[in-house]
Amino acid sequence: MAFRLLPYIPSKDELIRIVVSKYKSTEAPAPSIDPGFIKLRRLETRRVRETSRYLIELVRDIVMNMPFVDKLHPFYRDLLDLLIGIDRYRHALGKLAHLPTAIRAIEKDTLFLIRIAGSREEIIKARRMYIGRVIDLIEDIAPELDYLREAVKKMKRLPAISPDLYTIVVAGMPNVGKSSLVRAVSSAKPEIAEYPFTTKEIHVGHIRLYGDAVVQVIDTPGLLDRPLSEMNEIERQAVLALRHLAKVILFLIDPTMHSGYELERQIKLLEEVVQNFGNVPIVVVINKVDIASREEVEAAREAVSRYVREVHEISAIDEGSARRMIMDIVDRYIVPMFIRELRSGSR
Ligand SMILES: Nc1nc2c(ncn2[C@@H]2O[C@H](COP(=O)(O)OP(=O)(O)O)[C@@H](O)[C@H]2O)c(=O)[nH]1
Ligand SMILES: [Mg+2]
Repeated sequence: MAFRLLPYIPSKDELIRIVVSKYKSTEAPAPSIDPGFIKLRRLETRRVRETSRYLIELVRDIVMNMPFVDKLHPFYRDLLDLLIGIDRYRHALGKLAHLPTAIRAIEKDTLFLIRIAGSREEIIKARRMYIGRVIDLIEDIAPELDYLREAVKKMKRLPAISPDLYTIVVAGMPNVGKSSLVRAVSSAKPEIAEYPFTTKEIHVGHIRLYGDAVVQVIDTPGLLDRPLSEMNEIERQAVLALRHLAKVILFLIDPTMHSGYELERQIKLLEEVVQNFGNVPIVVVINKVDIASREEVEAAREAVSRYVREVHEISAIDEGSARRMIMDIVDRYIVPMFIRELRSGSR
């Protein structure tokens, strides 16, 4: 995941320390028998050049290695925008990107002053001016450095979800069997990932198909398990970012009372998911048929029929039924997309 390898961003004070120590530790080009004044001029010239080059490289390294927003997958772009504000991010990087030009200008002025200096004092004065102006420059970008440090911290915590894999998102009220389903259909133990604006961790399972094809199944506790109308706007947006990811949404319903949620409340959530993710196909999966009565299953079927056409019945604790259902979804939703992309050459 691109967000794991992010540049280290020093604080303002750190950067000042780095610059000053670089300056001090730069030594004269070669031992010489030059008289003191000429020697000093050579030394200071070198220090100014080296320090400027070092600082420019350091700043460039940060600017070049921070994520390029335009290249991000819309899923990550949405989340990043909510977390750090993309306009502000662009602005901060833009300001940093300008630094090398400013440093070059200071370097040029200083080298000129050193060249025309007629005494040691004048050289020392030029050095002081150089250090002073560079520090001013760093002070000036202090807010951007602080902001970018914070941004890096947040980026590192973005969920490690591969946005380019075909993704099935599992929704439904708590205790309806989402985690059980993801476990049952995953080839390996689902991975745990943080998701911004929720205290719960999401679980990411992978279904290995023929060849190298992998389908990702995401369980979203804290996100798609409660009404979007009860969320604040930022949480809502964070949930909606999932629409860039989901190729299919499986909406799980527990027709028994075991989950603790009445059918009516589950249907209310379904309605909101349908309203908010209108462009993503939504399939209802009635779970726990091993303990549900026929009447409970029929009542659930009847209630969801207003919102979706496709309904499956499974028991997530019976791996066979969960797998059959998921392979049916893969065959009918994912494989056609896969073939379309193969044909169009986008994959
Ligand atoms: N009998 C039965 N219990 C199930 C089934 N699916 C899940 N459960 C149980 O329901 C409870 C909640 O399941 P879980 O997967 O944690 O639900 P989640 O909160 O939606 O992730 C657990 O005790 C599961 O063992 C099922 O198909 N049949
Ligand atoms: Mg769960």
